[in-house]
Amino acid sequence: MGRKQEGICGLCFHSPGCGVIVHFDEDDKIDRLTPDPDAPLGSVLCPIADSAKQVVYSEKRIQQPLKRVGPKGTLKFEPISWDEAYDIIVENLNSLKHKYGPETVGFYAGTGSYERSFKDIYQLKGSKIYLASSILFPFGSPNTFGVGAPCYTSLGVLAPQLTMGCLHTDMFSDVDNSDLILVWGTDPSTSTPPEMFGRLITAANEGARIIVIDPRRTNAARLPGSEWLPIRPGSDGALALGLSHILIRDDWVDDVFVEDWTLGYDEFAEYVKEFTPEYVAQLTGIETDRIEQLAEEIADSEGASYVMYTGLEYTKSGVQNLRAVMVLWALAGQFDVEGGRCFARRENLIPMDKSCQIQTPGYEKSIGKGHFPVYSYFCGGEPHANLLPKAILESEPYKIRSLFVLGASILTSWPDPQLWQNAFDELDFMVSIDLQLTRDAAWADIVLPATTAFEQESYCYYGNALRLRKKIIEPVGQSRSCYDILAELANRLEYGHLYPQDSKALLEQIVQGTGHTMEDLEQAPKNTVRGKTQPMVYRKWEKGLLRKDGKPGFETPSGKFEIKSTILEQFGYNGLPKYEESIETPVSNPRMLKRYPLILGTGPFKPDMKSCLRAIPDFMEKYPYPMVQMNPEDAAARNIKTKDPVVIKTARGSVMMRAYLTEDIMEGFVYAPVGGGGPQGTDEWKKANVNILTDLEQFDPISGFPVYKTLLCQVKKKKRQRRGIAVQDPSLGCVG
Ligand SMILES: Nc1nc2c(c(=O)[nH]1)N[C@H]1C(S)=C(S)[C@@H](COP(=O)(O)OP(=O)(O)OC[C@H]3O[C@@H](n4cnc5c(=O)[nH]c(N)nc54)[C@H](O)[C@@H]3O)O[C@H]1N2
Ligand SMILES: Nc1nc2c(c(=O)[nH]1)N[C@H]1C(S)=C(S)[C@@H](COP(=O)(O)OP(=O)(O)OC[C@H]3O[C@@H](n4cnc5c(=O)[nH]c(N)nc54)[C@H](O)[C@@H]3O)O[C@H]1N2
Ligand code: SF4
Ligand SMILES: [Mo]
Repeated sequence: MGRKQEGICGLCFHSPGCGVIVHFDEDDKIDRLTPDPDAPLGSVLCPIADSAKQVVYSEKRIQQPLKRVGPKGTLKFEPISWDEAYDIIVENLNSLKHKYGPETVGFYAGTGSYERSFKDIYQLKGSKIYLASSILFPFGSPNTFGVGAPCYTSLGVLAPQLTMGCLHTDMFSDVDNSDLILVWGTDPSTSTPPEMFGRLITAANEGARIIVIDPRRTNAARLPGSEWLPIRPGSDGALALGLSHILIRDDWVDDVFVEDWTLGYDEFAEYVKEFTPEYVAQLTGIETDRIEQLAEEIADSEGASYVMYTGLEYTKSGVQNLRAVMVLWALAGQFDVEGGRCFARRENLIPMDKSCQIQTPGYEKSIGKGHFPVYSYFCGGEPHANLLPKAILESEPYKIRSLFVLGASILTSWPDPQLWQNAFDELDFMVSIDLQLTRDAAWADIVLPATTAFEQESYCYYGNALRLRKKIIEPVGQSRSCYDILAELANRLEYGHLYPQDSKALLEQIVQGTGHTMEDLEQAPKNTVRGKTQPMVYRKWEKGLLRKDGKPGFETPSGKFEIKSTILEQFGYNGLPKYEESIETPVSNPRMLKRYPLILGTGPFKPDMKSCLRAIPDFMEKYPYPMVQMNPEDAAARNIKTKDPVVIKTARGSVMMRAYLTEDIMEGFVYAPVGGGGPQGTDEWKKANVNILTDLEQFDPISGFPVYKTLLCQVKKKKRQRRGIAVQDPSLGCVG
């Protein structure tokens, strides 16, 4: 038996920071993790924690810097030293700066970059949250991008900021006290961190009613007293507006709130007149009576809350649909009441010193100028990554010639991998910073090995608590933490003084803001210091608890709850939470139904984190091939059985997966996993890049998010195996 040590799990991104007991083996290597219920978060761990040993000591971990020696796309590298790697990087960057200007160098940060210290220090000054890295700002480039462009920003920043002037994380769903909980477009039973699902189980066992609005019956819909309400994908905004229609029609509305605290109510009431229960039933596929009852249930519950996420983000009016749900909750009087959707008390959040964040050298100079202005407005001037391939390939508005990719797998996560690949072909210089070789890395000139969070000293933030992250093991091979890799890059580019240069300096800086010292952190139980515990106060807008100036109201331009958003109008969008059919649906494009009669949704393959675990042997043994979920009725019509190879086809291309038949998905809808198409794992996974089926042309014009979940497709049983590459018939050359 080896030793044990308390620590923080360092496996998944978004760094939720579950507390763990790390068990070591005889060689003092991490052997396994068990929960640490006394930690700020960690009474239950997610299944990924079981793979800790294999992830950390994976044969596929990059152990030292690499230089590409084969052609682009071939993954042929030779090892080099860190010094050599930095020399090559700095030489290339300075030469590009000299010849073409610093703005021709870009940086893209993915979900692998979400370790907390990294997020706080490299966050763009003025951005509401960390989405992209400031590292090239002092170099002179405003062209920094990140995975906030296809994930979370709609729910986490745009919808709540535009409507209420706050972030998703400034609020919480009081599910512990709710009588009614809507699980709307999210699957907390499989999403990390696992804590929310535990709370839903408790709520259900204590009598709360759980309604799952989702085209798939997820585990929340199996809890006692729960109900599954299948909905036509992408039509959630129409449902929310239809529910508001009923509340207004039947005088269920919180009049005092509407009168004193909202902007745009009358116009909204006029707008939702068309969303009659009959019309909404047609759009959503939910019966009229059920819609009527649901409106009453929401308004009449003693505490109704919701959990929502990506199910609502990936359609044309994603941001507006999320806003429509928020407006519904406000009208129903379920905001900031016991058991409702509540605002956190700002006084209880533990502050940190983030004064070293750096501002963009000029959004106007970026390739994003004028495209997704609301996104950039709230995100520190970050240009949207949707525009990156065009900038590289068509010099629109000018050419990006070099790209860093950190903790991301662009070729598997973004629509149209062929277009991105063409763009990578065009680059003069590319760097990948990751734990393993990704498909993107095959185009990189230099690859730098990153550590997992187990191998670095840092901290985790839990709103009301800050916990020191102790280093659990020494870095594997020559890997370095992403934080250190960028701090050293800044140093080599002669602006290292702008970023704390090591974990000690970094921690001292962050702790300064908390009112505690490093000594307090070192000595506190579980190395955790906590913020204040002011008691809960409800309807905070009445008491001046939401605005920075202490006045009553909301932190929006009008000071009101903006049903009609002034910022959206200022940037030329419709200010009301307007529902729009997505670009490719049975309603907006019925002519496509003949060839593509099924609705396609794509989403994370939840046993994994997107593309991260394909190199893990146990994982591949358990999940050797990608499976598309489909209803038995749809399958029977196509003579398809579970495990049959099938082709999923959209107007853009086709991908082969295996079928998985389940009654837990509504008829007419199929659901395919993202994350395949990288260089790791089985051949079937390597070929199955679901984003061949999506495209960059379909997006939400406010967030710029790709439409990942509301597309049309056909699924057919596969007849012949493909050879992989189409070879032109050599005999053709002999003709004539
Ligand atoms: N294990 C694991 N955990 C993860 C991740 C992971 O890859 N693996 N990824 C992390 C990341 S990056 C993210 S963004 C989050 C995502 O967290 P979630 O949003 O909870 O992720 P999903 O499981 O995709 O849940 C989306 C749900 O929306 C449903 N849905 C699809 N289309 C529609 C629609 O049009 N309307 C409605 N109402 N529902 C719809 C899907 O059926 C699915 O059940 O999870 C995080 N946690
Ligand atoms: N079709 C379709 N596409 C989607 C989605 C969808 O629902 N449908 N979902 C979207 C969503 S929600 C998201 S968040 C994006 C995800 O987009 P990405 O973040 O680009 O994709 P991942 O596959 O999660 O890649 C993360 C990379 O980070 C690396 N990594 C993990 N930990 C670390 C670390 O500590 N340091 C470093 N340097 N690297 C690390 C992993 O090895 C992996 O290569 O994909 C989006 N793409
Ligand atoms: S959610 Fe899972 S992988 Fe993420 S920190 Fe917690 S236990 Fe680790
Ligand atoms: Mo995500």
